[in-house]
Amino acid sequence: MNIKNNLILALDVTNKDKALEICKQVKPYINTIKIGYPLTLAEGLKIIKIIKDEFNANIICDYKVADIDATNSKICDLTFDAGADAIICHGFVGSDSVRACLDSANDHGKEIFLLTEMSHPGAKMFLQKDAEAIAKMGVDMGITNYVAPATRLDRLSKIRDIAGDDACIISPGVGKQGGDAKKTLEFASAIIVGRSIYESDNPALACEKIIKD
Ligand code: O7E
Repeated sequence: MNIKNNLILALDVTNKDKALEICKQVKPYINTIKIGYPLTLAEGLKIIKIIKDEFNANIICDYKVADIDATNSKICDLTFDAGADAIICHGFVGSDSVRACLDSANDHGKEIFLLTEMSHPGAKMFLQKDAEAIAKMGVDMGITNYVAPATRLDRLSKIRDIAGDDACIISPGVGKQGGDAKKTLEFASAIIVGRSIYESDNPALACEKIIKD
């Protein structure tokens, strides 16, 4: 995926008009938009195509898919059929569940991102101890896209070592969660930023600052 300025917008607003207005403002800086549950639950799956078509953007659907294989297949098929270019899947559910996501992506000519360790403090309770094993599982399965935290650079660096130099690692946690854009990009391929952009009085300027800093 070609990610302009190595910057992905997490579009976690809850109505279409607000979403379209922010996309319009950041269009000069951003070509890849992450749509998650807040916007999808508010507006329905149709929002994927609306934003994709209006802004000619790559759409990564952050549905953190984490179910049995049969259910994961249905979730991924519906998401790709709705126009998503990629979907984010949890790795902790194991290889059969992840395989179902990968098969759906391959059938549609689309991509998955495998979530290893999360960025929030609670990730240290359970997920962190298995994050490297999750990344290794991804490598064994031939997965080339990962998600790893901007809030713990030592952990991000470990995931990079496992995933390899050619992997695409996207990293949330810059800005409001305390991560630093430049330091994160020493290890990550792109950063995911939400509130620091969409809550800003001037989202375009917020993007410019993140890119230049
Ligand atoms: O903190 P913000 O506002 O910049 O938003 C960060 C976004 O990244 C938000 O959509 C959140 O749900 C997501 N995210 C994390 O913050 N931490 C994670 O560990 C994982 C994600 C995420 O996007 O998962 C898939 C990439």
